[in-house]
Amino acid sequence: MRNPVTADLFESVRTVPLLQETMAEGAVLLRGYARPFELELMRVLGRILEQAPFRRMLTPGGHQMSVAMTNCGSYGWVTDRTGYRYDPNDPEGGKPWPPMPPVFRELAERAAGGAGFAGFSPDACLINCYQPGARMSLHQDRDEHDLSAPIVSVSLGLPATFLFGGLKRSDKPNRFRLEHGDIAVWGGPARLAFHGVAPLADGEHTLLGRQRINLTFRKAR
Ligand code: MD3
Ligand code: FE
Repeated sequence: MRNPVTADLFESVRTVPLLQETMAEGAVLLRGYARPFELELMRVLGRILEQAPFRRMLTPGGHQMSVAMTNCGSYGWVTDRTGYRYDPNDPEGGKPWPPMPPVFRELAERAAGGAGFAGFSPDACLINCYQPGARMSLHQDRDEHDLSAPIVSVSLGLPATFLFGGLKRSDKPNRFRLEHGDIAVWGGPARLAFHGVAPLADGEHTLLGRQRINLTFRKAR
């Protein structure tokens, strides 16, 4: 499925050398890598949100998350009173999640390849929306079947302080600022690291306003 807008964009950035920062073994930061795609990403995100709007889910403990979420792809990550799971259907309405747009997939696969994870083929994309004050407490992502696949994250909108800890919850996390357009790839020994997001500081982003949106690409099954 050729999209002339993104095909030209991918072609024009193909020869740009990847500038990589290593946060930890297995954790690679590609600063600004999504910026050439920002308008196209927002356009297809708008289509996804028409079919599967952001909603604040309940944790198994009965607390409402401060981050609003939705998904696209073959599976979506959901939480409710019964627990966490990847579900092929949106529990609000029971229909499949919107398909993963080709520009999402291509960006995630290219970023993963650039970080040393060639062959990454995500089947799930969790989309997180942070308003000022929203946060994500330290956790591990371990609901995916194949933990040898990395997770790729794309940050859009307001900057956030990302907390990156170790393999034990008690390991003191390092802090990284994730900005609009940054892509991070988490695999290998970083895959099961505890991580979180500090409460979002208020601000105004020129494109997204008072919010941060984060796409995380996963291999759920
Ligand atoms: C490191 N999201 O959705 S993205 C999540 O900014 C999540 O919305 C955060 O943690 C956010 O689960 C962080 C960066 C990220 C995602 C998954 C990881 C870092 C990770 C999995 C393992 C290690
Ligand atoms: Fe996570």
